Amino acid sequence: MHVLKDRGFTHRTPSEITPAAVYHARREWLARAALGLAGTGLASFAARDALAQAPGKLAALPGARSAVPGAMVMDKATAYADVTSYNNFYEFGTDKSDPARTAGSLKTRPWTVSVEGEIKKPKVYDLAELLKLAPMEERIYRLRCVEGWSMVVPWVGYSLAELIRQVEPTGNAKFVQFTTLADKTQMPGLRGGSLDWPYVEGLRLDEAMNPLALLGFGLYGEVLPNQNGAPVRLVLPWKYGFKSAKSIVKIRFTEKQPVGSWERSQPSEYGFYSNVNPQVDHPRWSQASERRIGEDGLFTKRRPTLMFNGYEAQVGQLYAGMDLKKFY
Ligand SMILES: Nc1nc2c(c(=O)[nH]1)N[C@H]1C(S)=C(S)[C@@H](COP(=O)(O)O)O[C@H]1N2
Ligand SMILES: [Mo]
Repeated sequence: MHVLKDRGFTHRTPSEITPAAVYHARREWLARAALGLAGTGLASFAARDALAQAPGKLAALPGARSAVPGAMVMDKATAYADVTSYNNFYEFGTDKSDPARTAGSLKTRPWTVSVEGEIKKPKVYDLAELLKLAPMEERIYRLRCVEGWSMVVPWVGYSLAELIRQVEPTGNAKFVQFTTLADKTQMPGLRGGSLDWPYVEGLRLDEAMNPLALLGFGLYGEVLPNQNGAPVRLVLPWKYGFKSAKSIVKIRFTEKQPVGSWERSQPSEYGFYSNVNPQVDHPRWSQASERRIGEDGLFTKRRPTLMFNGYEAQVGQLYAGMDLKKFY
């Protein structure tokens, strides 16, 4: 097994936790189980390792290792159990443990995403069409929540730009607005007045076209668990987590800058851009450092938060010349 030495920790290279490896390991396990050999040991360490990463609860969704610059961070991936049990998804409750407990009621099939507004080819996409619109890639991104914690997740999906190119934005399209599902019969959190529903987020068109902006369908080589935004969500690794809208049902191209749910609820605290920036504090707390989920020990130090969450080389030019204190 190839290992990397990084600040004293040994961990696997990203190539070793590919969905394909997970998929093949599970196939092998199932085959051995059928032969009555389960528990007698797997054929290879690699297979055993892959099994430990993804529990195989959900349908496999393999993706090829991404070639997009910056798409494969070398940080140790956060454990699947943590990624899927410590969630913000207010439609399913405001406690971190609520979504894993209550999102079982989310019905992800049938599912459509209406793509509309300032585009030449408006279309209601069925989930099956979206799943085959472009090749699936695995991308290992840092996710930094505005609350001061972070994770590292192996996502599966493709660049949002693939979809945007297909619908052909008009010259009037300057922004993209994302609307997520709001259904009281499936989402117990809608009864609480925590936010205005549906959950809405927005990007400038050039931000949305950046290859790092991911339309996500899976994680750890499987389809997204409901609590992580099944069946389709955004993943914007250089922005605070709340910009990465879950369970998207509508994508609208507009001339005017959209107002997101968090911006609407508390405009002095949450801006349209919400780029990760250790130099611009939240009015009620510092953004200079973060707690990496799964690393919490009595003596674990908080990590310094990086400009644009460490993706400055890929996205910095989008904000050249802008006063980032003003456009927070
Ligand atoms: N629809 C919807 N999307 C959402 C949220 C939400 O409450 N509703 N929470 C956001 C926040 S604050 C974060 S940090 C991320 C968390 O994603 P994860 O649970 O997959 O880590 O989802 C974002 N997307
Ligand atoms: Mo967040």
